[in-house]
Amino acid sequence: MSKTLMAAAPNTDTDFLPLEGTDYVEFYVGNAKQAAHFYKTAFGFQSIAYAGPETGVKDRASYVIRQNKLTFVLTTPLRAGNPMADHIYKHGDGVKVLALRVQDATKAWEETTKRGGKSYMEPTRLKDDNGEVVLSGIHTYGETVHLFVERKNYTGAFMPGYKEWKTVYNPTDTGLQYVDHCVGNVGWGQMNKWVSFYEEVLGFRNILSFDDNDISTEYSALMSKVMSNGNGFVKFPINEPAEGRKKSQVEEYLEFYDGEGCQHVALATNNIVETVSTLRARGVEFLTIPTSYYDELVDRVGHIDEDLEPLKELGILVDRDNEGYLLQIFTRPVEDRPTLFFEIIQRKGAKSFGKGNFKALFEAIEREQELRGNL
Ligand code: TYF
Ligand code: FE
Repeated sequence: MSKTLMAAAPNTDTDFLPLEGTDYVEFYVGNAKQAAHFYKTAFGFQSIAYAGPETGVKDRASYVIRQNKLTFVLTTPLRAGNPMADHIYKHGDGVKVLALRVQDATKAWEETTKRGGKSYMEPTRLKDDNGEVVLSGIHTYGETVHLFVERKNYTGAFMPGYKEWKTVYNPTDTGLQYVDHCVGNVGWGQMNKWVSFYEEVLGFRNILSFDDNDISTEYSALMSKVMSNGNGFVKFPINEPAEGRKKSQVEEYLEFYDGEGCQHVALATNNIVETVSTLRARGVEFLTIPTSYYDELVDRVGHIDEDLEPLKELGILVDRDNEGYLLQIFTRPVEDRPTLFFEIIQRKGAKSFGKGNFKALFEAIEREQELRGNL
């Protein structure tokens, strides 16, 4: 059942949850002011909006930053003893909200909750002088949630409750464009439950599966199933740990995140060599792959447009499928806990996820697990 990439079959007549893409990703962090500075400085985001005591929001501060179609919200609680503070105490910094853009947030909530989705937020109308936004939401794996965002003709900076964030500090962007996919790590034996959840509650389809034979290295092992919505704009791979010789990287995540959660967010670029050069120069740390990887590269993937030398220098990985090829690279975890990291990806026709790189990638992850004493 592995290695099969099925064409997505968008059918707007039967798609009960039409999605226009990822609206934003919200992180709960220990210090949102500093996190926003990090993502601006290192990743090249721009300041967009702010909510906090100055805007009448008393329990939190939220910084909205954007780069092309990519929007992050960094939120921190201002006091202890609330779900936000508990979330950070338990999980460390991490993804709380994967927000999806819809035409009708009320219908999205009705359709998903009637199919068994557990409500996180009933349809809620937010209004200010710039128009109206409707939000609703359901729970997914761990303490992660999906919000449905209906923007109507909203013309404000982000949404009601936020003011425009004006600043003289605007580092240049790094060419990041949009969210390609977001991966969830789930517990032992939980994969099929979450596959069914995305199928039944959100109308997604399983477009690709990897079992532990595809991707077990000498030590680590995992299983992965890619869930996609009808038009393919939203893709959520789900990982489950598998039994290997030593501790699975997914197990390490589950231990340090203290539960299920988002493992990586893949960010698309149109020029991965430029993007990764800039990110490296600004201090973003990436996993390193042995240079021998590049000795076999041309035999494995055939002709590619890019020069090999910069790819090798930067540690960028390449894989091919029936439809084209892709280039990808993975950051080291962006927290002290070995939890969330980012993938930078450039697709040149390929719709797959880099199975040909799994061995090199997982060996690189295992080297770091070993250094942490978690293998
Ligand atoms: O999203 C994917 O499937 C790829 C490969 O722990 C991957 O980015 C899969 C599992 C994992 C790290 C990367
Ligand atoms: Fe990925």
